[in-house]
Amino acid sequence: MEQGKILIVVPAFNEQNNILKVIGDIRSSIEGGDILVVNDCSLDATSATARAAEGVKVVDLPYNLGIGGAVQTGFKYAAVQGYSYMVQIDGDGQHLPREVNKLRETMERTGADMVIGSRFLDVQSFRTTWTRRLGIKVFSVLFRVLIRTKVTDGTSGFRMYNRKSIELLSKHYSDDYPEPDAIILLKKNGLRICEVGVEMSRREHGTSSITPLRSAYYMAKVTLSMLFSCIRTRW
Ligand SMILES: Nc1nc2c(ncn2[C@@H]2O[C@H](COP(=O)(O)OP(=O)(O)OP(=O)(O)O)[C@@H](O)[C@H]2O)c(=O)[nH]1
Ligand SMILES: [Mg+2]
Repeated sequence: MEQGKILIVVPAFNEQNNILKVIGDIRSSIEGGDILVVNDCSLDATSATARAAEGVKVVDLPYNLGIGGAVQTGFKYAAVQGYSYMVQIDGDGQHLPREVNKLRETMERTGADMVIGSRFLDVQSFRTTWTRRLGIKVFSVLFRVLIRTKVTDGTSGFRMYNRKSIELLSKHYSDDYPEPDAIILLKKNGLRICEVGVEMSRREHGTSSITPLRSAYYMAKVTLSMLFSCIRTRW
């Protein structure tokens, strides 16, 4: 892997109770990365809390854009500032910074343009609701059919990107539930994707954006969006 600057992007919406621990864990586990917290117009003290941590860059979005817009802000920042790599670590503390080494090693070993941290590849212990497990299975089948690629955790946001992926996704990234779509987009543009098994934890404070009621809507929307991404030939 070429030497280069790494940007760690932390999307955060109402994460005042989690953000300092996330920043502390990033600092103690990842060497030499810059941290960018994208505060997605939180209603709590997420921004002020993150700003109080020394050396952390904070972007305050003027409107709540949702996870896609928050992460795309990170891609745009990484693209403009010339970062060679970007890692997404959610502000809710679910992604474990100590697992970034696995993403890094996998990128180095395989030369992939994006490495996904998968909860289901070799770590069987991650427990989630059956509706979500079913959704993830459906996505796996779709990935196999649409882009002939094995992806066990297409909804995981715990990912590492190289410069090529950063440049592409800074221009095109879905605003809602963007993770499965981005896989199709990268593949359609000839970029390489790889997964590595990681540990993830459960959310400690705050609430998830994906309630059981929203699951069906989520599935329909993401499936449609994946199909459109697949049939669209030019970006
Ligand atoms: N809920 C929500 N989260 C956002 C938003 N914008 C950015 N985020 C951040 O995006 C990350 C992922 O959101 P989550 O709601 O945890 O989604 P998830 O991790 O897929 O779902 P869980 O596994 O149930 O936590 C978190 O760090 C949020 O703080 C938003 O508008 N709503
Ligand atoms: Mg989460």
